[in-house]
This record gives sequence, structure tokens and C-alpha cells, in this order.
Amino acid sequence: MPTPTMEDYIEQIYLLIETKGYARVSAIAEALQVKPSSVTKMVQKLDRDDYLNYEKYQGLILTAKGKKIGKRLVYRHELLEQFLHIIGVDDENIYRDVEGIEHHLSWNSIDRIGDLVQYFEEDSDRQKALEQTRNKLEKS
Ligand SMILES: [Mn+2]
Repeated sequence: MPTPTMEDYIEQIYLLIETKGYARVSAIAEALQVKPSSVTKMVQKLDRDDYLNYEKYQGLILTAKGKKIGKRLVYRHELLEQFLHIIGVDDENIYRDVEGIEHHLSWNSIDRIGDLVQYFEEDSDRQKALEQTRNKLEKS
């Protein structure tokens, strides 16, 4: 099982490869707001644990195991953003809040939150009803 820090790295590497086609140490460092030397160290650890293959000066590629986990981590992040948005959390809080909670929920909870998001997406009246409850509570 990857630690929360390892999860952040795998998630960002997966995202970078998905959007740019590659993931450089400098880009990972920028995305995670850490020093390039920390990235190099972590990337070497992820290589040892078989999440990716890293060749200095040649870049890195995710292994099948790294890709599978990366995909789930990106899905989890996006799902939690959707969830917070649906329940009415202000946009400016969403990213930071997701970063704070994403590593601390079981996949069981993630899947059930997935059901709830689905429930609200299926019928926009459900979102409106929730909004009405929120407005009522805010006024009282
Ligand atoms: Mn994240």
C-alpha cells in the first residue's frame, strides 16, 4: 500500500502523463510544491516499489501497477471534487479540502460517495431539493 505522500506523487505523475504525455522531475516538483531533489528521491523509491521505471535523463514511465493505481487516485480526487461541489461547498475551498481528505477515506467510503454523486447526477431535482434544505438551514 502506498503512503499518502506516495499517492500524491503517483496521482500527479499519472495526471502529467495523461495531459502532457510525459512527467519531468521539474514538473512534478512544481505540481507538488516540493524541491526537485525530493522528487528524485521519491521517484527512486517508487521505482524500487515497482510503480514506475525511472532512468536519469530519460524520464519515467508508470508500470502497469502504477498506471492502475494512478487512474484510481485521479478518479478519487475528481469524485471528491464533484461530491463537495454537489453538497454546496464554495469553489475556492474544494481543491484544498480534497487534498486534505482524499488519503484518509477507505475505498468503501469512496464507492458509497460515488453512489451518492450518481444519485444526484441522475436527477437535477435532487440537487435542487438539497439546495432548498441548505437555504432553509442558512436562514434559520
Ligand atoms: Mn489529489
